[in-house]
Amino acid sequence: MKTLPAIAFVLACAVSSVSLASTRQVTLAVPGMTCPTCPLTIRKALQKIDGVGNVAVDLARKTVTVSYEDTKARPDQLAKATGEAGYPSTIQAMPHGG
Ligand SMILES: [Cu+2]
Repeated sequence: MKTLPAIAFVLACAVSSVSLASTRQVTLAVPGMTCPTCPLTIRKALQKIDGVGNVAVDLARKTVTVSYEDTKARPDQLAKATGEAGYPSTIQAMPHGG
């Protein structure tokens, strides 16, 4: 009965390699975003971060939805980056957990 642990090992590896490199999305609430030029600054700050992909700004809702590689960037790092650009933000939603 040596095959069963081997199969379990292979499965565990397959699952972990999938979760190691996935694109996640986080929505940041940015209350200080008040005019149409704010998103430009925020987007620039976020896209400087390694692993950040699409940045979608919703000026009406004062939110920024960021796609990022979870192996390279972290939500708190994204929130910190907008803060350093002059727009403190909080993590509002993480649809895929975290
Ligand atoms: Cu502005």
